[in-house]
Amino acid sequence: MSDTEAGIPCLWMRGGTSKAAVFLASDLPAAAAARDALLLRLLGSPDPRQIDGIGGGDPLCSKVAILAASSRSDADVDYLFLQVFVDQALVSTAQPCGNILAAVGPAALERGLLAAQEGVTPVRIHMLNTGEVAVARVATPKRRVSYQGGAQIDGVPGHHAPVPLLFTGIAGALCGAMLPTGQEVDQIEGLDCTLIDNGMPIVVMAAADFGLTGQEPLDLLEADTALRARIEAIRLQAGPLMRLGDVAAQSVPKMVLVSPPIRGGAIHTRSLIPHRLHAGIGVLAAVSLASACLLGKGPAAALAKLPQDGRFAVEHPSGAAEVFLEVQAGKIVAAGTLRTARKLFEGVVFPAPLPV
Ligand code: NQM
Repeated sequence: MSDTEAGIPCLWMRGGTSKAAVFLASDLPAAAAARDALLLRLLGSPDPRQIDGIGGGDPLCSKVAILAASSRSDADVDYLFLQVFVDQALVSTAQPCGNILAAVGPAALERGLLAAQEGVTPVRIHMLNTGEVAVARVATPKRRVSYQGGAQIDGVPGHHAPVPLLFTGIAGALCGAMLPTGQEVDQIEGLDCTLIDNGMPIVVMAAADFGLTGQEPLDLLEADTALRARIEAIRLQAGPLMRLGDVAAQSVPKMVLVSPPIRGGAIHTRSLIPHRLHAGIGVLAAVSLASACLLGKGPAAALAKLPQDGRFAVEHPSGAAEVFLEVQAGKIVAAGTLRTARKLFEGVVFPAPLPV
């Protein structure tokens, strides 16, 4: 039977403010090229609407997580994140995803990759994209995953079980150093930019330097082709400076426009991931940005209102993402955030047929 007829076991999960198809590694081809070709057929790419697949026509709903029992003794689960491009035939493992990370603990328990404990189960997740281990705490009353609870995150309606995430050792996750150029501020195209990676490579720029308030509606920014071309020109130069090489076909670095906080938070944002505007902000992008706020100088440091308790409310178009940074002797030693996740659908997914 062809894969088109047999289908592939799949969990469709919301993790934070994103959605992903979650697979067991053992259900997919081991070779990257065959796996990626299959994922394009499953998600329906390339096509702006992904009409012949399960992707949502938006980068935040065109994601994949591949799970396996961990190869490391200090972790329970191996998690590979894949960004399936919507309108290009591209699948990238070159970035992690902190939102989908929130779905990994529940999904791993659902698929029996580890046993649930009574009450709450800590799941140690080896993030294959960067090599670090994150810990998610999953609600497991009566040793079963529960998605019910009182936690609320901006960008998601309703209340769900909390999934706290804890990160350590993420500085320079993809760039090798938190400040890959060794500087807090670099000039690109005449603008002050902070190039930083504390879990996610981002380029921080002041919205005001583009003649923006930073509060513009997303559709207005998305329609501004001149603005997006200017930001992309900066991104293409930032890639090699951040030791990421040619980033033309990569989904990193993310581009973050910052402005003063307007709702009592630490800083206000608009982020590009990297060609579409994010409806909120990525989890690890928010961690990197909060870290930029703590620098001595740069667009984020200049505009941020620093919290006294290490809890940064990173304001974004649909509310705020709260990020906790633990600093010891001037060094960020851990980061945390609260997300929620939900199982949306469990079943078998069928790839688009191959051309005859
Ligand atoms: O930064 C979107 C998301 C993300 C990534 C993206 C993320 C993170 O919000 O950790 O979660 O940056 O493409 O899902």
